Amino acid sequence: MKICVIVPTYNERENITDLVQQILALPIDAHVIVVDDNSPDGTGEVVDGLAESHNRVGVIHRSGKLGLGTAYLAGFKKGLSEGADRLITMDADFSHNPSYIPQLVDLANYYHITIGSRYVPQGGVVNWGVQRRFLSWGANAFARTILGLKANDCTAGFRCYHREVLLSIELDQIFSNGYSFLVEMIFKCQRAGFTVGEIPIIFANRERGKSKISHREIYKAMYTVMRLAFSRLKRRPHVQVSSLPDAPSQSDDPNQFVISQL
Ligand SMILES: Nc1nc2c(ncn2[C@@H]2O[C@H](COP(=O)(O)OP(=O)(O)OP(=O)(O)O)[C@@H](O)[C@H]2O)c(=O)[nH]1
Ligand SMILES: [Mg+2]
Repeated sequence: MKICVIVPTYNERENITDLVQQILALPIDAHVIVVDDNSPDGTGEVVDGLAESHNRVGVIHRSGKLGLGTAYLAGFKKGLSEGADRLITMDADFSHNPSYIPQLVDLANYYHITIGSRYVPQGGVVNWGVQRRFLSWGANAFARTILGLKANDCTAGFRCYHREVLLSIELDQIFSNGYSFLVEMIFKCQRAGFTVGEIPIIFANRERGKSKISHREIYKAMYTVMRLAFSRLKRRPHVQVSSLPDAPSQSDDPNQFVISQL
């Protein structure tokens, strides 16, 4: 089974080498696709160096900062064309600890999408101020309530998708591009009937490099949620969804957390 980890980067020079090395060192055979938007700090050249010395590392160079959503899409297309069965997305800034990747992949035996979730028992956030905590929690609660989303962490970017999911969802029709892309994706997955499981993660605030989130993104995300809310009036798409084995119950395996089943 081929596993691809897609890492969008914009000015992550200080993080990307360590991150890629940690992913390559995992006990699973994961490939990495970095999608760099011509980062002014030279992240792209650093990744070129990594790609030259490791055959499990690939890179997509884009001309400028084209947004997180289209970066994921570019990564999905490359991963799919290279035959990936599981496609993982994660941030480059170590907010998403790569050590959780094997758990995400394991749980994907039972769910079409698995999420590294902050908002489940034993999940959480460290080193965030009150304002940032409130913003993230509020955005998630808003999206869940208005859209009826069942996943506990709908704005999480740490996910594993089955190939089938990304082939069925009309990726080119996804409208949002920034952070709200994540909400739109999970909304489309739920509407199509794919199942979602979550593992708890501790999300750490970035230690190196700068944040790219802006007030504009927050307004855009609210607009996306309202737009998707109206699209619920339309008929659900008809998607063929494979059936997966039932996940073992949590009492059978204390290390396996299966929180939400859609
Ligand atoms: N290719 C690409 N990557 C992006 C873009 N915007 C953000 N990223 C990357 O997406 C990931 C998430 O962005 P962050 O800036 O960490 O956003 P955040 O996690 O919401 O905020 P902080 O952790 O506070 O910095 C990081 O790996 C970024 O480098 C973009 O326009 N293009
Ligand atoms: Mg971050």
